[in-house]
Amino acid sequence: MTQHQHTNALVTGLNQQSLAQLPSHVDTPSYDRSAVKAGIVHIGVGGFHRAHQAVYVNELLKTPGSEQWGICGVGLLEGNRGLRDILKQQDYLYTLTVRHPDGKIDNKVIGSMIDFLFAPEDKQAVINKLAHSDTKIVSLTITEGGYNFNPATGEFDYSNPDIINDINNPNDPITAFGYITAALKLRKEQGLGAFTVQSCDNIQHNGNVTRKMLLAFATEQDKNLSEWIEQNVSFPNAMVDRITPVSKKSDIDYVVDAYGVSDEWPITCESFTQWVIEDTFSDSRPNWDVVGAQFVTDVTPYETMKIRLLNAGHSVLGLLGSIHGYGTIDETVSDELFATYLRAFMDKEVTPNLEPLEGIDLQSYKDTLIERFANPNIKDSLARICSESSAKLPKFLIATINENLVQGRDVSLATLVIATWCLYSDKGVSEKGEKLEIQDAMYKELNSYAQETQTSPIAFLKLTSLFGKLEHNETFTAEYKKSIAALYAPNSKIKAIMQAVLEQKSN
Ligand code: CS2
Repeated sequence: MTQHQHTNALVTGLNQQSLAQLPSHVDTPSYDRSAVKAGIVHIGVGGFHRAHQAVYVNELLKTPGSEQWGICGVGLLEGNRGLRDILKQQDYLYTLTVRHPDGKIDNKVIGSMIDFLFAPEDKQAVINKLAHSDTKIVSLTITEGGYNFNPATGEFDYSNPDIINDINNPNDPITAFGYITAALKLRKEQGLGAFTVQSCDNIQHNGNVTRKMLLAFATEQDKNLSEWIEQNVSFPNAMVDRITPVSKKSDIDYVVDAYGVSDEWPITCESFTQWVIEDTFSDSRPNWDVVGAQFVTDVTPYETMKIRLLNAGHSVLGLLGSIHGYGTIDETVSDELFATYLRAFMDKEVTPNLEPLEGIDLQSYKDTLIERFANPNIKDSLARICSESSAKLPKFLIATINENLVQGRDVSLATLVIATWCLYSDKGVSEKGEKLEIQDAMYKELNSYAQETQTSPIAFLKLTSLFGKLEHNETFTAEYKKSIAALYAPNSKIKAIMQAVLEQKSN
């Protein structure tokens, strides 16, 4: 997300005082914010957190007796300085514009965040906050890449320089693992109980993964502490869902018009929201079920369904649509061929691997997904969807391919997406010749492996940290080479290739 500037210096800024002057159609925090304490410390205050967990907490705070569940945000990255400045100036308030598919708009101000700590400026303050007795939950949205595992093996990556720093310098951390471990050490020494570590990222078994990574990290630092963590800290798995595009200048302008105040970093999101959480907390927890979240004993089938259909579906549209030259998800899915391709991918390549889920009709879940993607009021950029694909695709898409291969099922629709990812990483332009905005921590490697494709068609698959053993699977490589040949043919057109794959699939 980029930082925005005040659009209109004459308009009052959003803050606690200006809340009173907002028009009556704006839903403002009706609770006494000065009485709210931070029971939750959240690391990674991106748009998604502000459209999801912080909104559930905002609704909860409207119910009496929940004032211990406010949020203190934490920014670990130097790039979070601007966010801190904006939130501070706005008394940690921000606007949330909820855009329904039919054009209806809900205007809200969210008040659940009551403080924000910018870690690079005062590391000890963050450690102390995490270790504070009020803190019952440390929640995370640090992106798929933030968990520091090798995507192909799922094992902790000890070679990351920030992790090496944190293992050797327990009092001078950089990563979330470093901070959490330092705080848990303090809590253990002071006889305070452990907090819950709650991941809100799109990772299958996000709690189990967080636990495995934190223990791998902590063991390197302090074996006793690691054992204490293992026995005391719980890591509930959860499925999280709400489409939240990157904020744009037009969102800032909209707020001035609709709210009559200015918000330098407003959030816009879709109306759909879902949060399914395993009820295994180390200490007390908010009654999020009162405000729409669902507590279950096993979140696995919900996660698989969401990650394999929604997130993978996004990537299918994102990569194919980028090569075609589309800019947003709604634009891409309103092209009938893309919608058909997406639906065929969901029905034929994903659904056969999904377990039936009580209370969920998969057909209507998929219909709703397509409606959500088509929401014309959410201009979700393909650049956002394709960003960090190296951290997303192994779990979103490659897992499906691997399972289908084991079952002897056809993988042609997903394979074209992988081959398209190669072309995307190699050339970085749409077929209309427009330069694509690519953001990926592994971009250099992706680009250099992809560039070998002309001489060796499966060169991209040699990136084994992403593709594992796929380069040795002949069924897969035969399909992959077909896709590569079609994509790299002179004047190739992605739509014609998609059409051909679809036709072959239905025969
Ligand atoms: C998207 C998600 O880029 C992506 O990975 O698929 O950010 C998606 O919008 C959210 O998971 C929706 O809940």
